Amino acid sequence: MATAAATATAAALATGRFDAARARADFPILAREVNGRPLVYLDSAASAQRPRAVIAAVDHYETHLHANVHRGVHTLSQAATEAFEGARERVRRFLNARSTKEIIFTRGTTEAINLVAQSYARPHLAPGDEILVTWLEHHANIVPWQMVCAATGATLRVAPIDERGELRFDEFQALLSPRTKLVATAHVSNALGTVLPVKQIVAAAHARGIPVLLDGAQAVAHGGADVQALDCDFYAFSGHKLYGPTGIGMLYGREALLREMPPWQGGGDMILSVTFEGSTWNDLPWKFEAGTPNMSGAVGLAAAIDYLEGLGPQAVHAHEQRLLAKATAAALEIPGLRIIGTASDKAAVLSFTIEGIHPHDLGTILDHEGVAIRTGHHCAMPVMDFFKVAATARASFACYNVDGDVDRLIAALHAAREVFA
Ligand code: 7TS
Repeated sequence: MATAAATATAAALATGRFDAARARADFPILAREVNGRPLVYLDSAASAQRPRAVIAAVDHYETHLHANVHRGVHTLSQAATEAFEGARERVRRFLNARSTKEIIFTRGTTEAINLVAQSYARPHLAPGDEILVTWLEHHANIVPWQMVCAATGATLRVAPIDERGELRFDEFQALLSPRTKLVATAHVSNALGTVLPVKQIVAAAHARGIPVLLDGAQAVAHGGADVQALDCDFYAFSGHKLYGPTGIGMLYGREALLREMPPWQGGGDMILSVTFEGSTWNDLPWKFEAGTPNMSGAVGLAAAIDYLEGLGPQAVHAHEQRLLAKATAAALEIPGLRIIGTASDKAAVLSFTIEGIHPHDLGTILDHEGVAIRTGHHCAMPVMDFFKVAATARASFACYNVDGDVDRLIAALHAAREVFA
C-alpha cells in the first residue's frame, strides 16, 4: 500500500474529512504548470492521472521482474508470472469475484465488451433476437453490439432516457422479451454522470433469464463495484480510469458462462495443445488471453487498486460528491449555462453548454488558464442527439481535485463569457 495513501486515510479519519490536498501531492503530474498556470486537471473521466505508487510499481516490475509469463522455468519468468497472477488476485478481491478464473485481463473496457460480443453474444444470436442497451452508452457499448447484430441478423434495441438523463426504467422493462439475449448497460454514464439503477436492471433481466453486462469504466473509481452484490454476469473496466496505466483493463465473467464460451482470439497461452488437426483450449481465465499480456500494466493496475483502497473509496466518493455539488451550484450562477444531465444520482461529472460559446472554444480558453476539461461528444453521440447539442464541455472530478480547482474552473468560465460577451 502507498504510504502517502495510508497517511491520507489516517488524516481523513482524524479530521473526519478526506484530505484531497494530501492525495494530490501523490500525483507528480499535478505539480506541473500548463500555459504558465498551475494545472487544474478536470478530465479524469477520460483518463485519470497516476500516483507515484503506480509509477513506482511499474518501474519496479520493469527494473527487477520482467520476462515473459507462463512459459519459463527461469527465475525472472517465474517472478513475472507471480507478479501478473498476483495482480489478477488483487483485481478479484477488488471486485469481490468468486475466483480468479473469472478475471480476464484485456486492453481495457472496449476490448472486454468486444470479447463478450464476439464470444458470448455471437454464438447465441439468431435473426430476430435482440440485444438491449440504453440511450446513455459510450460508443464502446454500442458499436460492438451493432457489429455482432450485423453478423447474425439480430437487432439492437435501446431503452430510452428522460430529460434529466435518467433511464426510463418502465420502458426498459417493457423492452425485455423472450427475444432479448443480453442486456448491456453502463454502470455510470461518462457523458452525463448518471448512475444507473444497475441492481434493478440485473434483477429485472434475471427474472426473465437474461444475462447482463455492466460497463463499469466510469464506476470503479467512484464508489467501486462488487460483482456478487450486483449479481451481474459480466463487468468491464479500464485501468486508466482508476489511476492505473493505459492498455490494461479487465472483464469479469461468471464462471459458468465463461466456461461455455469459445475463445475469441487464438494464439499462444490460450491453448493446452496444438496439432495441425486441431487445438484444445487452456483453462480459465487464460483461454481468453491469447498472446503475451500487458504484465507491467497489470502490476500497475494492482498498485492503483491498492492506492484507491488505501485512500478509502467511500471517502473519495463523498469528497467528489461534495466537489460536484459545489461546482454545480456555482455553475448555475453563470448566465446562459445549461447543465446536461441532472440525474438525482450522479457521479462526479459536470457536463454543460454555455449559450453563444462553442464547447471547443470554451475548452481552448480554459486551457489557456491551465484548466483541463474535455469538450466534444464524449464518444456518446446518441446522448448528444437526445439533448440536441453537438457537444458539451465536461469537467470531471477525482480524488486529487480540491476546492480551489472548482474555484479556478468557475472563474475561467466567467472569464470565457466575458470574452464572448
Ligand atoms: N465505457 C465508458 C462508460 C467510458 O467512459 C469509456 C471511456 C469506455 C467505455 C471506453 O474505455 P476504454 O478505456 O476502453 O477506451 N470514456 C472516455 C471518456 O469519457 N472520454 O474519453 C474516454
